[in-house]
Formats: sequence, C-alpha cells, structure tokens
Amino acid sequence: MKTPLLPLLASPIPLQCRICGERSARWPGLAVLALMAALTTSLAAATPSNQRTPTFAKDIVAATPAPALAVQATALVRGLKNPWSLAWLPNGDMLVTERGGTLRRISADFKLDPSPIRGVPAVKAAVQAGLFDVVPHPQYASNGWLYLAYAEPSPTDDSEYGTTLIRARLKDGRLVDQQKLLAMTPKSRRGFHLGGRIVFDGKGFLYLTLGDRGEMQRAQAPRDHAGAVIRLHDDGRVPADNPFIGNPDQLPEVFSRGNRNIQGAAMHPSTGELWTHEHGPQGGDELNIIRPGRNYGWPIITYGVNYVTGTKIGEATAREGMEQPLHVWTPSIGISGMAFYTSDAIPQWKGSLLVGGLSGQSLVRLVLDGERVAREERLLVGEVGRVRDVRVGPDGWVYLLNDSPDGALWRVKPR
Ligand SMILES: [Ca+2]
Repeated sequence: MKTPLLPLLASPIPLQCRICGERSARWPGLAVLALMAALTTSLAAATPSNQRTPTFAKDIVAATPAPALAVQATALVRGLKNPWSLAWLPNGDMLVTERGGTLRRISADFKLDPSPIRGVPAVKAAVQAGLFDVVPHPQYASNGWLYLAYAEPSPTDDSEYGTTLIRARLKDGRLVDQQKLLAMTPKSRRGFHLGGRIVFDGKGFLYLTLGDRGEMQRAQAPRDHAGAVIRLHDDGRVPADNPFIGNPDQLPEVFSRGNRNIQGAAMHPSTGELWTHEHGPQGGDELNIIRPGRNYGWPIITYGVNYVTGTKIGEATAREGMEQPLHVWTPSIGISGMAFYTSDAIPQWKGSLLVGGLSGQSLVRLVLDGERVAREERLLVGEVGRVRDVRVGPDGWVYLLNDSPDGALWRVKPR
C-alpha cells in the first residue's frame, strides 16, 4: 500500500529521550528535509574540485552594498620598515619581521624595542625578497622554538637566492640554537614570488609556502621546489606519509604543486585543512584548499592574463586533474596575509576568513558557507595602505601590518 507523503511529513512522532526521559515530538518532514540537505551537501562535497566553479569577487562585491559592521583601524606602533609578519609570544609581546632583514620586538603595551633582535641570518633583500614569516612553535612556551622564513643568498654568489626555513631560540635579544630545516632549490637571481608563509597544523607538522620565482614553468618542473607547498615535521624531517614519497619526479618534502606565489595561509579551525591564497598575474588571485599531492594548475590553468599586454597565459581556466580555486579576484587585489576569525570579540565576524590586499589597500572579509564564499566585504579601503599581514590577537581584535618604508601595526575594532 502506498503511504500518502504529505500527511506523513505533517504528522508529529512522539519521542522520549532515553537518558532524561523528556518527551518531545518530531516532525518527520523536518527530518526528510534535513536528510535532503545533508545529501545535497555531501554531493557538493563529492564534486571533484577540478569541476568546481569558483566564485568571483567582482560578482559578489558588486552585489554587496555595505559591510555588515563598520570598523576602524588605529595605528599602535609606527616606524616599521616594510613589516611583513606579526606573531605573539606567550607573555603578550609581539615579534615583527621587516622585509629588509630585521626582527623587531614590541611589548604587550605596544612599545617598539629600538634595538632589533640580533643573530638574524644574512637575508637577501631585493625586489620582493627578504625576511618573511616569523611563527612560534605551538608549544613555544615549553620548547622556545621560533620559525623564520627568508630569502637566503648563495654563500658563493649573493645574486642567487632562495627561500629558506630555519628555527632558532630567542635568548637575551638574540637568536641562538639556529637550525636550517629547508633551503629551496635551485636558487635564482629573480626577485619575485618567494612565498614565505609558515603554518603549523597542530598535529606536529608544519607547512612552508613557496612561489615560482617569476619563472613560471618551474611551478610544474620535476624535482623543483618552486611553486610548491612544503610539509615537514617540526624538526625538518620529511614525514613518511607525504604524498610524493617514492615519486622520482617530485621532491619528498613537496605537498602540492602549481602554486604561483602563496603569501597567505592558515589552518581552517574546524576542518584542520590548510587554506591558502596566491597571487595571480594580472587578475586571477585565488583562494584554495591545499590537499596532499594536488596540482593547483599554474601556469597551465589560470584566470589571470599577462601584465600590460593582457594576453592569455597557459591553455585555459580549467583542466582535468588540476584544482579549481574556491574564489577568484579579478582584478587582483595583491593578496597577502590570512586569518580565520574565531573569537567572540566581534560576534558578527565569527567564522569569517580575513585576508589583506596590497594593491587593493584593504582588509577583505569573506563570509564562508563551508567551502563556498558567500559574501565578500572590502573594509578600510585606502585607510591603512598596502595590507601585508592579517592576524587575530590573543585579545580577539584584528591586527594588520602595512607594507611601507614607514609602515605600522594597526588594530581593527568595530567603530
Ligand atoms: Ca590555480
């Protein structure tokens, strides 16, 4: 006998909690709807990411008339020379890298120590090259390890350089116990696209982002670090479960390929996956989730075009076996810095992804619906200059660094 569907969906079913005995009623219609929603979600999740259609910033920004929350930025520390990365120590003090090769300390009450930290290795500062991320180990309080990424010159010819990852301890205003964990090879004379972000995943692994060095074919070249994300143990050993172990065409420390220049990366607070963005050429800045062994396509696929001439790069915007971004910025905003906002300090922002714009001179807030970018807001446009780094402080406020010879540390709060 066929059961009529509508009466079934509309009739409550009495339920009793087996633990507390409380009686309630549930409408099966709601359960059916929830099941349908879950099926839709899981089908969407099962869609290969190379068949995903990214959202485009130009479409959703154009449709977004005003931010949900007005904010203001206050400069707390001025006089930072091209600051690149901001990190907190357990006592509330901050460390800031300056691209030229200096590491600065700022007290918890925002006083800049006039003496830079000594013992920073020799850094090649040229074009985009220099000192990049500084990140304390997740157990810094007990082990004291600080991780730094920088452009390291070749010992025999300092016109050749590449991104290097070290760790060291901070003692009496000096870096000591230095250990080199990875040096990008081969080095190059090109001053472009060196990546330089470091992220820990909370499971004992760290990720270092690199770039193509402005030599785009290297992002797909065999046994080349350029255009890759690197995955290591915290002491630099190569994890036995890295995706390319045993692949003669790939270096074992490589985790993903085809990334043009990643200068923003963060762990998703609930999925534990690595989210990154990368600079496109003219147009085509991308937001991606970095998964083991995947190819992110550069320069074979891209939504960007060649500078000035506007001519096509690569073969298309999509290809079987290569990842599609979640979100694309065209025109580019010169994307840099990334933080998931999980604090209660700004409830309206909880769950958002925050990124910075260098050429876009703004803080960008992305409202996420799972892996879909549902909304984009451009905040503080033109108010703080070229945003290089975006972090959430231990107090829950958002902090920015702006890239300028007279840069600053800014705190962002609701207006
Ligand atoms: Ca891509």
